[in-house]
Amino acid sequence: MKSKILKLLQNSEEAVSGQMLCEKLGVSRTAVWKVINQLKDEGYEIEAAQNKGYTIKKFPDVLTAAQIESQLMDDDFQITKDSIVKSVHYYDEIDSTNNEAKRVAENEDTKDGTLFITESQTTGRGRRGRNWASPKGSGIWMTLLLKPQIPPASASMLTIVSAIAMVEAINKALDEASENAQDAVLDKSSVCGIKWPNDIVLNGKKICGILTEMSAEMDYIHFVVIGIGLNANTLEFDESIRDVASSILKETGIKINRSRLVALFSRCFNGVFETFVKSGDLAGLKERYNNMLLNRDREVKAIYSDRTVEGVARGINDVGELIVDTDEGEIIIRAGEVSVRGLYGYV
Ligand code: BTX
Repeated sequence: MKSKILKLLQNSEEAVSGQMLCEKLGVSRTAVWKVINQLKDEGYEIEAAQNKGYTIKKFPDVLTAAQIESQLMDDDFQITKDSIVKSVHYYDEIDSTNNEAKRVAENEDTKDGTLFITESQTTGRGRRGRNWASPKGSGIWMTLLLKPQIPPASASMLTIVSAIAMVEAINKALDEASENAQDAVLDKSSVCGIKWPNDIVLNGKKICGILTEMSAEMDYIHFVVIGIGLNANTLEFDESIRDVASSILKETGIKINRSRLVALFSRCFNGVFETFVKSGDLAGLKERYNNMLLNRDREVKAIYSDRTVEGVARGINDVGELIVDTDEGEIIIRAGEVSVRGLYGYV
């Protein structure tokens, strides 16, 4: 009921009467009053004017299930069809949302499109056992659980699908924020793009990472978990990552409304995912991805365990491998095998 009340209050420019809330939701005045008090406790500034009703004066920057779901609902309080996220599990703190998504999916009948999201992770994970810093209150640490009808071999492409959707969502959020801002705060030279395969980079610094894992048999996927860590409003980074890591706020001066960005991501992902599922590969998406690829047409070095190859990155092929032109001709680089760097820096 909390998400429905939020939906009604945030969509209305005028005060919403308690009577109207009771009628629309078929609940008692006491039930409405209880939820309003819970929302106040969570940091919503709600004005209650006699004979008029409730108005939200200020929204806190929270990632609760009600706050996110209320932004994905239609007027009948159903999550809209154009949203990949169908329900949200929120935690104040958790070890890792990928771990939690896997635990829940293994023990319960979990729906396709469940989102696990938290304010902080105690042991956030990057790829190949690396650490992912996930401090409280400033980032988006979330995992989308999907049960896609695709062959297990295609699941790794979902990381690229997610990266495209996230860049589109970030750009939309920045556009909305600069439209709403009194002063034009957004420096349009800020470039958000992708460093192959799936680091999201803003002004040359990593702001987002994606970790996709799956539970599958040879020919059947039980579920896929797509973990996304986005430094939205983080200002302080540990010395060990300070040179490579940054946040949207740090790079643009824009404080991101995190739940809004999650809702935008959910819609962007849905569109990109549909295109992916139609062809079963990235044929319909590679142009979009390559336009976001920051190392496109730039000199890169591919670092294998036993050698380094230099060349010019041209973009991805239909399955997400990177095409690099070298003196010895075109080579194809698969994610996971190598690390790709710019000749003169991280990108
Ligand atoms: P990755 O292996 O590409 O990146 C990990 C590397 O990035 C680290 O070794 C470190 O150098 C650097 N790093 C660590 N924390 C940060 C940070 N906050 N911002 C920028 N750079 C950082 C990328 O792995 C995949 C990350 C997925 C994180 C999500 S969060 C929700 C979900 N739960 C979970 O445990 N992981 C995923």
